Amino acid sequence: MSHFEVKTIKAREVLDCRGTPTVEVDVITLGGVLGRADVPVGRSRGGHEAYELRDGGKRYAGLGVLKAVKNVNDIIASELKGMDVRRQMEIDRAMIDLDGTEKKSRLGGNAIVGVSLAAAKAAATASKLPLYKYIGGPRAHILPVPLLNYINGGELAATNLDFQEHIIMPIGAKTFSEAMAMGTEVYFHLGKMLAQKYGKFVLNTADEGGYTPPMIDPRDALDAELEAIEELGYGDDFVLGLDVAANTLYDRKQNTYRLMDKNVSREAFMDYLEDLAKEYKLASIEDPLQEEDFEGFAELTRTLDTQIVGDDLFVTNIKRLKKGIEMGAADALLWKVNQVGTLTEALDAAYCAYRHGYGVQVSERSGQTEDTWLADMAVALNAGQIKTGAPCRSERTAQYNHLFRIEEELGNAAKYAGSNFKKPF
Ligand code: 2PG
Ligand code: MG
Repeated sequence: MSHFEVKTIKAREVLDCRGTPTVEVDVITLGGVLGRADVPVGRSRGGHEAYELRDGGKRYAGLGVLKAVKNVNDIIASELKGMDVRRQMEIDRAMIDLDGTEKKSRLGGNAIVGVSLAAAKAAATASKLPLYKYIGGPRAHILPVPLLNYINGGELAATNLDFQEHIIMPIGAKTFSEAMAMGTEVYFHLGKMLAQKYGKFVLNTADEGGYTPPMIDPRDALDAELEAIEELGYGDDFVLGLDVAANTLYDRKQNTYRLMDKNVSREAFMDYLEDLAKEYKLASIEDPLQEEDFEGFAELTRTLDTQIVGDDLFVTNIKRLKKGIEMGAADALLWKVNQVGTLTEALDAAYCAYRHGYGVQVSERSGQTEDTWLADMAVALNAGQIKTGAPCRSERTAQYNHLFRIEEELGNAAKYAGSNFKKPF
C-alpha cells in the first residue's frame, strides 16, 4: 500500500507557451513514484470557470502564481499526506472541502487542479499503467479526430477576424497518424497559398499555431482552408468547424454581437451562423452565442445539422451541463479540466454528457505547456475528438506526438474515430 501513499506534494511556478506563469505540481509517493502535472492557462475564459489565483503586483505583470504555489505547499500538501493516490475522488473531495468556496477561490482552481492531475499521474505510474489506461481502463482505444485550428482570430490572434478558430477536421483518414499527415500537408499548403496572396506576414502564427491573414470575413478564412484541401485532392476527407467564442463578441448592454466591424442583433447573428453552417456544411460550431444564452444554443441545436459545442456555456461544470441537457442546449461538451478544477468533477461531467447522448470534445487551453496528460485523457474518455491547435509549436505537437505513441502501443486495438467523432461507438 505504501507504494501509493502520498509522501510529499511540491508545487512550483513554471511558464506556459505565452510566457504566462502557471502551476506545476509534483506528487511523490512513499514508494518514490513521481506524478508531475502542469496546469494550462486560458485566455478567452468563461465567466463561470474555477478561479485562477494570481499574485498581482509588478512581478510578471501581476500574473505570478506564487500564492497558488504556496497554497499547495503549505496547505494542501499536509492535508493530503498519507492518502492513497488511487483514491482520486477522496483526494479531490478533500481539496474541495478544504477550499470551501463555490469557485475554488480561496486556494485557487489552478492550485487544486494541479494537485488533482499530478495525483492521477502518480497513481497511473505506481500502478504501472499509462495514464490513458489507468483512467480509461481496458476500453480506452479510440484515437480522436484532431480539430485543427489553422486560421486564428478573436482574442487568440492579431487579426481582424472575429471568430477565434477556423478549424479543419480530417475525418476521412483511416488512422490517427494518417489524419495528422493529411492535416499537416494542408497546413503547409495553406501557408504557401496565403503567403502568395497576402504576403509572408500571414506566416506569423497565433497562440494556437494558426495563420494570421489580413481577413475580416469568416467566409474568406473557410474558403482558403477549403481551397487548400481541394488543391491537395482531399475533397470530402475533411470537414470544417468553428469556435466562435461568442462571449468575446458580445455586448451585454445592447444584446448585440460584433461581426465584421458592425454590431448586429442576436437574431441577425444567429441567422448569419445558420447560413454559414449550411453553406459550408460545418461539422462543429463551438460557443456560437454568449455563455448565458441557453435558449439560443437550444434553437441552433434544433435547427442545424451541426455539432454544437458548449465551452464557456458549460465550463465543464455538471450543473451547467445538466441545465443544458434539460433545455436541449448544445449537443457536445468541451472538456477542459481546469475550467472546473478537479479531475473527478471533469470526469463526472464527461460521463453525464455521454449518458445523455452528448459528445465530448477534449480541449487544450490556448496557454499550454509540454505536459501531455491531455492526449491521454482524449483516449481514456474514448472522446473521439481533441482540440489542441495547429501541428506547429511544441506545446501542440507534444499532444499529437503523445497520441502517435498511444496509437502505436494500442496496435490493432486502436480505432480512429473518423466521421463518427461525435459517437465513436
Ligand atoms: C477556447 C480556448 C482554447 P482559451 O476558447 O476554446 O481553444 O481558448 O484556452 O483561451 O480559453
Ligand atoms: Mg472555446
